[in-house]
Amino acid sequence: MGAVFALFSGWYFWIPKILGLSYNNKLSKVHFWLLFLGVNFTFFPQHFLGLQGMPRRISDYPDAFTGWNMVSSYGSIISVVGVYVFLYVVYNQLSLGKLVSRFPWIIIPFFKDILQIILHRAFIGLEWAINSPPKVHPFINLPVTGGIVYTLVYIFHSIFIKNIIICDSPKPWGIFFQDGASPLMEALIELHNIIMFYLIITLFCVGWVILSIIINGKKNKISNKYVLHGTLIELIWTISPAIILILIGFPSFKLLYYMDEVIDPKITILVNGHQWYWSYEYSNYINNENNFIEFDSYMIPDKELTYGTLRMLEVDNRIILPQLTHIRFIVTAEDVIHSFACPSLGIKCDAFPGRLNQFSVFINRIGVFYGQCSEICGVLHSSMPICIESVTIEKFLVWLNQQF
Ligand SMILES: [Cu+2]
Repeated sequence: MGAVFALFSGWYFWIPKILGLSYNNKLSKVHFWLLFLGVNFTFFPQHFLGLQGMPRRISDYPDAFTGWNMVSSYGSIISVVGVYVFLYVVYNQLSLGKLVSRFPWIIIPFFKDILQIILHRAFIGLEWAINSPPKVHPFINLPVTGGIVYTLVYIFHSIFIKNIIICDSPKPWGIFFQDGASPLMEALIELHNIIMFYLIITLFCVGWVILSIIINGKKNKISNKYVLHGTLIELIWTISPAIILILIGFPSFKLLYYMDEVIDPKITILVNGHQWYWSYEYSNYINNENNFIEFDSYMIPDKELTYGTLRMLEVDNRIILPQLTHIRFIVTAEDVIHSFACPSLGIKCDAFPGRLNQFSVFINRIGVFYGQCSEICGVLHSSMPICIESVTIEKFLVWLNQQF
């Protein structure tokens, strides 16, 4: 979206200079604010939905996602209205725009346009009035004179920390991750928070520079169109991003290696993605008929839902796992690419036909954890949820006994 706004601002800046025609100022402001509100109302909810674990490109989604999706839809409608206003601004400019400047290009004198310019006494745009290149300027340093406000931002994320576990699924109007239930997910949330810290500092510094240029207009002490370079500021804006990247890189690499290898798992589960259900195989156990314990897991359709179950998330056969145990998942697919994902356990692993991927999970506590296929795999991509139930080891052994 940044590029889109840059294109629009480029249009508003250059087109009057190139065509010499003014545009409707008020309408262009309406366009800016409509688009600004529209894209933010569209993409911020999408961000929240992502944190809550909603996969991309699904046609139908669990009910918890409805609220933010609705806001997002209204946001995109506002954006569309904004684009129509822009098209009208352009039409208005081309058909009714007043002459504001001399054409920068060489104009053949017998063109009647030049006559019009003389008749309208149009002034010459400043951009074309200055020497090119400009005269050598007398500044030694970048003309920044004090007044720098250092803003310290403290984020009270206590509103996000709620130790009441309702269900490990997305919550209506949720704006943060689901409760982490594995050390891995807790570390991932920690990494997210570390990166957000630097992100917010950067946002405030850059935002302050931009806002002070916009608000103070020509009087601002930051920008000067005749300044070509300033060694100090260039050193600062080259080195400080490098330092920030290193500071982000260290915890990121630590986590990457932490996730890397599966050491001494106690249970191995083979996950097989199909169009459109999952099948699971407990490869450590063989039943009386010399077969592995295996079963298919289908989504429960809307008509068969009982009160309190989650639409688009509940399955007929859950994966039952013991808590506080090292578990290895081996993931593959039968037909097309699927992706085995469970947000509260920090799992997302692509399932490829003819390939085995693996990852490990250590579940901290008992609970029911919901996820969805996260790689578009056909029409019923949204109808192959994942449901992992973590139980005590005793209960797990009882369940295991029933499978023989
Ligand atoms: Cu799938």
